[in-house]
Amino acid sequence: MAAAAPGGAAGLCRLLLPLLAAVTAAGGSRGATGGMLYPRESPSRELKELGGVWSFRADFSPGRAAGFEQRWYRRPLRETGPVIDMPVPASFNDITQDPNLENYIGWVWYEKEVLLPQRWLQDDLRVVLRFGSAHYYSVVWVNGVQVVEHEGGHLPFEADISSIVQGSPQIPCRITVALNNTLTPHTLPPGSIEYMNDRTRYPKNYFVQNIRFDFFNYAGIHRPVVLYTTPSVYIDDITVTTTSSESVAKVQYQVSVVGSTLYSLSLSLRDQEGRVVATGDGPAGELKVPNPNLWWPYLMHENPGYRYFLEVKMQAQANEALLEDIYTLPVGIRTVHVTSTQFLINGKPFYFHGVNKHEDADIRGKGLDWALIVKDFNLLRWLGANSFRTSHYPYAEEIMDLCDAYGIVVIDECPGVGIKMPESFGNKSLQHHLVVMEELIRRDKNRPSVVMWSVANEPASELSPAAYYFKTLIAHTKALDPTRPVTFVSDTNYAVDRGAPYVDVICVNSYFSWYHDPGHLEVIPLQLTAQFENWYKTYQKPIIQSEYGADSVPGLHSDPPLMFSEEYQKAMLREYHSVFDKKRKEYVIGELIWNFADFMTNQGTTRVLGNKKGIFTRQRQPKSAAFVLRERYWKIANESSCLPPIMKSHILFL
Ligand code: GCB
Repeated sequence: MAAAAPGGAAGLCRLLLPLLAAVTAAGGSRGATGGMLYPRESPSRELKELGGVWSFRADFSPGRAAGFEQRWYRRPLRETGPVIDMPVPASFNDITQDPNLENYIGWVWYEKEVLLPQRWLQDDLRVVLRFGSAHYYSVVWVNGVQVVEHEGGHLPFEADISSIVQGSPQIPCRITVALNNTLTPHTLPPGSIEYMNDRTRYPKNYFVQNIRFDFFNYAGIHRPVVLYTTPSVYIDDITVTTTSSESVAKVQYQVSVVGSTLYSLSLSLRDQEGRVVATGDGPAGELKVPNPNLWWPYLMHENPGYRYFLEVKMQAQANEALLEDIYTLPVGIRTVHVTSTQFLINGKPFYFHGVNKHEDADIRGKGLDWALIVKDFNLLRWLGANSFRTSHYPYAEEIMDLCDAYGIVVIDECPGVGIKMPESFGNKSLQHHLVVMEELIRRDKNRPSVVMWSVANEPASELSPAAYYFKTLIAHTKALDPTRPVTFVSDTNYAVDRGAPYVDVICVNSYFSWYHDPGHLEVIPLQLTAQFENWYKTYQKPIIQSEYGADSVPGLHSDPPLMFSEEYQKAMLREYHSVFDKKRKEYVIGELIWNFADFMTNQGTTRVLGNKKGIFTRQRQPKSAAFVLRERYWKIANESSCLPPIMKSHILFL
């Protein structure tokens, strides 16, 4: 990523690195402690959304350090210098006409002033400030007092700000955020700053940020920011796992409460009609559900995505008052098993016919956008897709909620993308990666739609440190969640991949006739068959084709098919599909097209306003390939599901 560096690029990194070190010392690498329940309103919890227009200032000073040196968090941002309006949630890159902001690297500052209801200022109440995600490194102050630091985009973080807002008469309360999008060999994803010191070719202090992943490094406050309340004694976390037989299901639960050791817990599980089907009490136990409605994937059942609702009620005596906290968690009852040839959901073979996506759109970049989210789910269902991988980072909780509700199956991937440099396999990187998996599992562990964790995409898994790295990372992931299989996505040759021995499912990406033998569609059957047979012979594990695809520029036609035309993309799909159809009778358990929609990348000679491998355009219009895929996915669904035909045609017109 080329960046105009207004002097002091070295300072930029000098500034970031001590901060990362400070966090490690302060406990950042100790791991994800405490719960991270999605903020939901309840009789005991109130919520205030802070989306809208925030004040914004990019620190264009030499070294990008002026904000810290002058302590911009100490006073209203507008008093420190010129501010502009910035929407939240959104990436900041594409909001203005300024190319310097589009490609900016370093610290940017956000600020919002908020009025809190008087009743939130009582001292038996907890006020929490929560960010769904902000990219990449965040420092947050409330009324000038630092409340939280967080490393990494794509995952939530929060801070209890009760003592600040309740102790200070300052109204409104001022939230200041400093965000830095610099990537280092030890961040996830990794990156590096390269200084261009040849004065005959580059201006003074010129630097670029190198990345080894193929999407634009959008930055900003990407997901909702909320303030919510709980009583001072509160339900901090809930973990559920489920098992089932024909006639009865078991929901094992664990609840943690913070703020007191003297409390009681009661739980009731309701079905979708609101009937209580099981009750329990205490911090851990098992609920038995007779004749359960299982959570089924889309197109596998006439009522997919069935969720019960677990109402957890906590009562505690504190300072002679009775405190009550209520949190309701959606629960899907389903099981997942992997054999040497199959992926079983509720004991039935599941074939992934789906997509890889990105959080990406015009103007808002990676910012959450409800219209886009709902449109995408309508397109997925139109397509007959039953699954997607969250390539290449965890998606918004709001998206995951809809996966749970619609029965869209998810391979949940962490931001371990572009791990190519040898130094990114060292202990420092590994420790951070372990923490990121802790944060991801803490967030998504209760989601029925999530059936597998992916710890990385296309790492340099042939390097010798990759063996220890993936052994440790996958063992840690399994220890955190023994109920789900774990994978990472490989493009390394089967014979030299050092991470593959540790995964449960082999996920392979290949681009025959595109990056290899470009233009030669005729090599696909041979090469793809060999790919599957080699992997299976080596590991006897089921295989997902986790990426395959070709760029097409919408409206570009050629017959016979030539690269970049819509016809070529279609022809390439068909060649792949004929091999999938043979191998899915054996051990191939899924196919995920690259990509659902066109998306923005860094500029380069192989990218035309971004990556064009979408079957939909970036604006969500179908290319010809979308119709090929739609026909195929509905055909597979019809062959394998037990839905009555009338139900299928009803779904077709959703
Ligand atoms: C890949 C990567 C993906 C790229 C894609 C491509 O292997 O996993 O992030 O966008 O190829 O189009 O090159």
